[in-house]
Amino acid sequence: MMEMLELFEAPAQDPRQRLGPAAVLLRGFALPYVREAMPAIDVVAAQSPFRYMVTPGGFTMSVALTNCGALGWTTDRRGYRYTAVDPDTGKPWPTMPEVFARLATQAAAAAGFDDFQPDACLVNRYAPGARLSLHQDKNERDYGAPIVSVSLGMPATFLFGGPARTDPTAKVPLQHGDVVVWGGVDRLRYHGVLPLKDEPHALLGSQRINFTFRKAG
Ligand code: MD6
Ligand code: FE
Repeated sequence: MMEMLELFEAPAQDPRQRLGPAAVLLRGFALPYVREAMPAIDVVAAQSPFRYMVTPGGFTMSVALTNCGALGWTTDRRGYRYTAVDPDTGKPWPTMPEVFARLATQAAAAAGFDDFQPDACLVNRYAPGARLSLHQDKNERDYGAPIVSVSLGMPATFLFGGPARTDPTAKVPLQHGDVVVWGGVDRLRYHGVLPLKDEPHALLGSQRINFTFRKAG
């Protein structure tokens, strides 16, 4: 019977992949949360819809985004920043769903960061072709807290560089359910996402959703 089961199992793979001294990929960590988290995305997007923001340089992002939690990340011609109010609705960003907060805290703990309590959750939506160019996350007040990044839907290739834009980048494949946690000495590493291929996902179709949790305030 054991042998039978093994025939149908995925090849044994370490669910944890170290990306740096204080950065780790937790493969499949979010899978037990997906059923609860998916409807919560719709609740958030019903209050603060996904939109295409403009960068300070004047480019419209190919990734659509929204936020939940006390603070939301925004960009416009004036710069990148966190706001308590959604500039499109004039209302506070939607409350962070409890399942999101639980996932973020537990993923951080699994990566060695205890008591992570995010006040900001950026929700990114990628369609085929969407990409995120190399950047650092440096709009947060305190670099002491880690960042927890959850991938759902279509696979993506995450680019993980060093502290300088010109440092070489590792290509990290991210699948539905994967979580990346980074902080400490890795907190300011450049990173990005390669243009998405159209490889429809059983649950989400031709899109990728990424949650990025932070302690921003
Ligand atoms: C994304 N993620 O995976 C974009 N930032 O769609 C990020 O920009 C990111 O994954 C900081 C930490 C982890 C991330
Ligand atoms: Fe980022």
